[in-house]
Amino acid sequence: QIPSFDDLPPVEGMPQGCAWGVFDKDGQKDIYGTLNLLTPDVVKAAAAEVQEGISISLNWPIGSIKMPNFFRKSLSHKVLKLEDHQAGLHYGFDDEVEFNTQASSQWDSLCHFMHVPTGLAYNGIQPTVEELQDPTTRQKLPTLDHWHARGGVTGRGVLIDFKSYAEAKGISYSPFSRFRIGISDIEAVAAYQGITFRQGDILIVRFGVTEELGRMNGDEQAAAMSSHHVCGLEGTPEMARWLWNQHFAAVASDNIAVEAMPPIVDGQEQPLIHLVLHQWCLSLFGLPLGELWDLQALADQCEASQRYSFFLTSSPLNVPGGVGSPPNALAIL
Ligand code: UVW
Repeated sequence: QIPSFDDLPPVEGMPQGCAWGVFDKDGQKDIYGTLNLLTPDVVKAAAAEVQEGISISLNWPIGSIKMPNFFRKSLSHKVLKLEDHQAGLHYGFDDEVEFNTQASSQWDSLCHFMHVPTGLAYNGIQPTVEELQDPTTRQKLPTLDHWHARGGVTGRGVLIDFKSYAEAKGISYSPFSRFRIGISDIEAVAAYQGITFRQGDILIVRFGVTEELGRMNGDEQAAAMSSHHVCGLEGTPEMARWLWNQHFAAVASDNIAVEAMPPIVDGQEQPLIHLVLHQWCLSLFGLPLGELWDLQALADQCEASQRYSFFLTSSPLNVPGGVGSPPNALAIL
């Protein structure tokens, strides 16, 4: 039984609702957070979602952010020719890929973002760059390579297609604005789509941001992002409390930060270090966040199937100490 937000045991020096220690076992600090909710029973129940045998990739191509300095380095992909000079033959190719894991579809690991002002990450740790890169110390950090030891992520995905709902209801919003949706909006879309949430669900919310960015060239992307205003979930403690109380295993979206940007606290715009759901979900709950996922094909299929739940698989790159990664996510209906 997972405690509700208000019943979580108090953690000294941290706000009520801090879930550090909840998933610890045998005196060992947990590194999986809410992925612990993906139990064999939850996964077996999720497998019942495979009804039509249709598989859809949720991965935006790496390098789709074409503007330079979109916070992060974009893709560099070098193709190398394999040649046997003695035989005078070109016999194949290798390639070399370099990119920032936050610059396209990604998972944020529990090391990605710290709680402000304590500077602590999930379970009260304070990892350093050196520890993340050291083969011994990184063993104990909640990085994405460890997801492989538990077989990646498999479970029930549920799509909240806010974009289609807004079109149907005549709600207009710009993806590149401070537009934010609250708990009652998510619940209204869930009711409209016939979705009831279950413990261990992977919540996926579509706003249309990735689709919009995908239609733009680099200059247009830069112009759209110049104000750092992007729609998303309302970043409030109430939203965090609701997300915890649904007992989602993870939350993903097709926007930049799952939550709307910039963060707004007490009516005032804040710098990005104050992203509210990042602090609550990643640092205090241990709830992984997925961003910039490609959700258009999934939304089309869910509409055609009139079903908004599916089996979801994801296995991040097995990079030792990996802080973020393309999700390599598939939805299977
Ligand atoms: C932002 O860039 C705002 O979010 P993230 O670091 O999670 O990608």
